Amino acid sequence: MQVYYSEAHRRHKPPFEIFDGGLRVPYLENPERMDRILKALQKTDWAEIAEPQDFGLNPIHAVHAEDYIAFLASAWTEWLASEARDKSTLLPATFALRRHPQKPTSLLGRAGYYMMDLSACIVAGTYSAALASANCALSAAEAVANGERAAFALCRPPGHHAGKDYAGGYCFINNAAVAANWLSTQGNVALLDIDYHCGNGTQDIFYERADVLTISIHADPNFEYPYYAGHANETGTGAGAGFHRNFPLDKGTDNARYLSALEEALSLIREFTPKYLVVSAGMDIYAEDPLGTIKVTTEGIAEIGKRIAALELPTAIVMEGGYNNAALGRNIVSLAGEFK
Ligand code: OKP
Ligand code: ZN
Repeated sequence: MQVYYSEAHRRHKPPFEIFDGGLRVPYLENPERMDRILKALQKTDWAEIAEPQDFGLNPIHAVHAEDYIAFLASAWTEWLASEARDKSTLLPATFALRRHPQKPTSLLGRAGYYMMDLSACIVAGTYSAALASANCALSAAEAVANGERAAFALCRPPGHHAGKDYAGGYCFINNAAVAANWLSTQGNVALLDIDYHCGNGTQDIFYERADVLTISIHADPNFEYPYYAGHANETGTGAGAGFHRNFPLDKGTDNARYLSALEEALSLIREFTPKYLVVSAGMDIYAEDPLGTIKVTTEGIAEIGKRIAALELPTAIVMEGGYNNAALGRNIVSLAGEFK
């Protein structure tokens, strides 16, 4: 299986993020995550690590607003030129409710407009890492479009919280959405998000579309981030009515309960008869994840992989979250190994 990976992620290394209550903690979405996964994949006899192709900005602009991508491109240089006292990472402290139509022109105004929280920290290497990450997803999409059974995009930063014109939850460019949109020119696409957190960005991007079925299985937003999306009654609108589904789960959900939600999701995908499948693969459903409350084991993750693979669809697997670095390698090998 082709595994698309770029070293560009390494320079996206924010020094900290801000947790609820103002707690400053080391950035959880760190470069070591990739090292752990790479090391485990290199030990298998089926993973072929390859550099992504450069697809340029067109497939990214097909999903994201140009003014938002321009903000990501220039934010760091503008930040260094600003009057801020601590320039270690661009992080606004005021956020737009977007109840008024005007877009701000100042850097901090735009930062608060284009960010949903205090975890999408921008540093020197963020934009180039985000572009390379999207290129990994696009390369995996192209591989399956060219007849591969599956391909794995080792994306960092992740993408599923990023919407058309906003960053959040460690995400800047929605890699899986860019890949799914690129594939959608060739046929219907199903995008299944198994990250522990609701893929709110993906949900928003495809909410009015019937050609991309989006399904997210995640911790209930009644208690978990991102709080403002992911309820079961959010099912799409306009032409997209019925083409989005959420499966909110309780704290402590075990393998059996997870797998029964997955079966419901898989039967919706079967009914939709897509040409391609994109999987947003977050490993924070793992029982020992520092951000998670769901109790899926490594064996459970293998079973999830097996059941998704049983759809027998050409599948682009796109890396999302997962913060137990010690377990990330074996969890990804367990999932992706079912598609080899
Ligand atoms: C990104 B992905 C915890 C705050 C959590 C952001 C979480 C982003 C998760 N106190 N902040 O979906 O794995
Ligand atoms: Zn997550």
